[in-house]
Amino acid sequence: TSSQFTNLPRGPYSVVNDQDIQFFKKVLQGRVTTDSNELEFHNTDWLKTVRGSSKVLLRPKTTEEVSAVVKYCSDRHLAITPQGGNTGLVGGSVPVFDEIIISTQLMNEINSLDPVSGILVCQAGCILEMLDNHVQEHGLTIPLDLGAKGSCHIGGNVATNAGGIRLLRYGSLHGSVLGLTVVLPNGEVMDCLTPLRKDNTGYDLKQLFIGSEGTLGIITGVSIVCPQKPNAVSVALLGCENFQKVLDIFVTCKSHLAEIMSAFEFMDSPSMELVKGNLSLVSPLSEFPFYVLVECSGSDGTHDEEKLMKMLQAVMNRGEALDGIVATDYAKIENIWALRENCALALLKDGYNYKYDVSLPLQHFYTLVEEMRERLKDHVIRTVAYGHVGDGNLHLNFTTSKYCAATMALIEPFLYNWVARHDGSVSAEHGLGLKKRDFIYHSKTPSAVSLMATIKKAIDPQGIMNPYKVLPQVIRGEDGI
Ligand code: FAD
Ligand code: S2G
Ligand code: ZN
Repeated sequence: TSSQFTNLPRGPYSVVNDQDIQFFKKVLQGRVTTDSNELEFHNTDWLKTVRGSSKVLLRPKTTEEVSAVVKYCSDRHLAITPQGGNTGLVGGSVPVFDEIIISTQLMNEINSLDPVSGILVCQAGCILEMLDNHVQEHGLTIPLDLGAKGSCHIGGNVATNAGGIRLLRYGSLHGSVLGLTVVLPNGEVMDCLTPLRKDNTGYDLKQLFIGSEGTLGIITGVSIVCPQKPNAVSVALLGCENFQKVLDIFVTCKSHLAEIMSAFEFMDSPSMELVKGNLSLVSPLSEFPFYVLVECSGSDGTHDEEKLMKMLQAVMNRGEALDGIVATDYAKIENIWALRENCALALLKDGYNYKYDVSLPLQHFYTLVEEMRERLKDHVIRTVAYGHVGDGNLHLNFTTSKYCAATMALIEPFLYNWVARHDGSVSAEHGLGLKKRDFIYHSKTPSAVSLMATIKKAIDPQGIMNPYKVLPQVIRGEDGI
């Protein structure tokens, strides 16, 4: 466990015993794991910065099995960590102590896909990339794409309200998810899996669970509306001299590309150096201080390419871009996306990754990077910035060869105070999990957090569902704090 969390007291939960294991085996047969080596992956987060000590992993196949084991845990006052693909980046997907891990790994059935409405109903453990491949066979696409698509589960995506590289085009899961089945902390099943576009009958309960990070229940079923798969995709990679030009290019792209723009990402030169240096990736452009990746997805390749070429001319003529290339064939497009999507992987090669995922008004977006780069220059291997400009979402990362408390003390809370002072959010899309939950007040008022705690208490009165995550240990206003 990284030292910044070891001072947490373990909550008043029971400890798993042999009878518990016998019960789980009766319900799940051979899908109960107690071997410490097999548990290692499930006890350690993707960044290898947080480690739990769970003694048992459960892998149910159905909502009924999840309901049975959760009811048992509730009666026995045993804490639970729901886990999908374990690609989360805020320490939310692994136990802090010995919580029981309930994984959706074996809940990977597709229930139905309506080719006319595009409405997909599937189990929560379906891997995002597998789902996208499936719906693409029917001329559709999943309205979400992120670098972890090969491992993350749709249930985990919903639980974290994942954003990703195409939120600009398809919006958030709060809009595209139509219904959920959720096993509540007492084992009851909340069946709101209505695969209807519209259903205004009472409170929209599913919205509570989208982004709840496993703290309100275990999502076992998802229905989501899939848009038409674009017939033609093209990508432009542009080089420019400063961040203001990135914003100028964004405005030009919005006016020239309008409805066919499906992604607008930026990378600074240290990010490009990172992926070239650590992963030997090749960029089709020479070196520039900033890079913009803009993707178009439409129904008519000729029409779209014409718009893209006109945009390229405009940004060059206006001096917004210094150079640029357009890729229309799959291999070249994949090569360009790989530069952006492998930043996370490349960072791991340095050793320890201090990862920040913040929303900022665009006029402050890169000022934070420059200030942090100056502040940490003698303490880190590198400072890199990239992200979803169109969403106002900055990914700011620092690395050292191994965890260093002195470096962490230079970053937090300075960075979060800066973000709050500039009207940003301390977590744009990755959630709060364990690592960021104590900074929730930087982005939410005490009354908002107190209402969240009231909802958590109502749904999970024993606090057994993903304890220690999202909400701070003590809610301001209680005990006079
Ligand atoms: P896990 O990591 O297993 O769990 C994440 C959280 O959800 C935990 O709190 C867990 O308890 C809870 N949870 C998981 N499954 C369920 C369930 N069925 N019911 C209830 N709670 C559940 N995130 C973005 O938003 N945008 C990105 O662009 C992005 N890019 C990434 C790129 C890389 C290379 C990596 C490694 C991660 C990236 N992520 C991104 C973060 C991560 O992939 C997302 O948060 C993803 O949605 C997590 O899905 P998962 O199935 O791995 O969930
Ligand atoms: C991204 C995940 C990786 C990172 O690449 O868009 O959401 O490094 C991120 O933060
Ligand atoms: Zn992201």
